[in-house]
Amino acid sequence: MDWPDLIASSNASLLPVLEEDYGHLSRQLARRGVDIEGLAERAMAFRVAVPSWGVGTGGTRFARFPIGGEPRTIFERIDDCEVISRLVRVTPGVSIHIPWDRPEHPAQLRAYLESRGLFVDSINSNTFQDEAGQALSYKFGSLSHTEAAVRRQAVEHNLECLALADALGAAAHSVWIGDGGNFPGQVHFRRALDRYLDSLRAIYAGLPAGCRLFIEHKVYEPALYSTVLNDWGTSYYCARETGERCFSLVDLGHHAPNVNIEMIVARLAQLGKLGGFHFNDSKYGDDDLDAGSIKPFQLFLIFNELVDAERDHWGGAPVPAYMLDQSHNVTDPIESLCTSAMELVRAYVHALIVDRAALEAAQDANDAVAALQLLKRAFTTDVEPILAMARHRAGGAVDPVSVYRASAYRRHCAATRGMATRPGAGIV
Ligand code: PSV
Ligand code: MN
Repeated sequence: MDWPDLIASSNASLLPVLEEDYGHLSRQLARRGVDIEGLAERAMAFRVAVPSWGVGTGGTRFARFPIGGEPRTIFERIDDCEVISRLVRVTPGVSIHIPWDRPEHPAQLRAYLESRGLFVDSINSNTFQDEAGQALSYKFGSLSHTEAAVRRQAVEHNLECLALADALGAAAHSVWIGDGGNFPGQVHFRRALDRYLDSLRAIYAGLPAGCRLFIEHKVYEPALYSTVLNDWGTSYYCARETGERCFSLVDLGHHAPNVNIEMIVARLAQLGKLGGFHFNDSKYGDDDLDAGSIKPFQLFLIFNELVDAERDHWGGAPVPAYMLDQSHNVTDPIESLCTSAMELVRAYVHALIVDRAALEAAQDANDAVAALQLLKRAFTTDVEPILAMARHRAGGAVDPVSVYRASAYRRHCAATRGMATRPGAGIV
């Protein structure tokens, strides 16, 4: 597939109109005291990692409908991630899941990624499923299990992930557990949390230098009545108790409907414990839909808090790590991931054009109407020319989905890879 050529010829036909729109927007923003070139640079510097598991189709509790040409191995998953990166230019990081992506030779995997301009961004452990041949089951939990031997096995799995993080040069290791209860009385809430924390500390003890540990809370699912790490407050407490390099990760789908996630973001940033994000969107539960597809205003409000927290140096914490964590049930995953990455850049640029001095003045004056108007003014500005120009300047596509469709990449993969079924596929 000659991507540079495909991208160049598509861009050539779209550039005249893009330049006109970019020029118009630049004059419009200049009247508001905003320099478009600075925004284009920030858009080009934006980064979000893609999940290796996201390039295969997802499914629901009811079914999964595979498409032809899905990746069968970690190497093919990386090939698909490379396509996304070439088209949108903001996704060089790949997040991998162990054991789904367990490499036989980590050095070989690292070289494969590097030769494509990619790298492993973070490792994700999996103690929410049983692996074939595993000695003890996680049916009743893992890091918080009532039996020490099960907890030990889950800790060992995470230590294996940390060794891989070290070998692959990953900057973070994320732990999400499926632990919890389906029925009232099933789990002793306080004891389960104590056991979880003990296990987390044992994992933290093996954290390689330069690597951060992320813990991901979730209000429900697969446990349907209670979870052990249920909310951001519990996550903050555990991160703080575990150590300086342990941080809370926010997956947007892991909250009850209508929860004010932007406020959670502000709180964690203020407390210096905001580690990163799993971006996706949802209507009812952890729907794992494409970022920005259902609640784009909420996504903007989250980025509004992020841009604001950046000005205060994240409360002393390192820059948070951004990742997409979605399930693509009815779309081509490459198209969804390209689109979602672009939606994040859009929300970021929208947040950058908020007139912060005016917003603070409105807040100080308790002028609710002016404050909301300032946010809406940024949110309703069509910044697409900035995003498209940033992609073009970075060597990407002005219109990534069109280039992808014209390439017939998936048809080519269907011919070479066939109809794959992914082992261990559940709801993800
Ligand atoms: C769980 O819902 C989750 O968000 C965790 O991040 C997992 O690692 C991921 O989905 C994939 O199962
Ligand atoms: Mn997640």
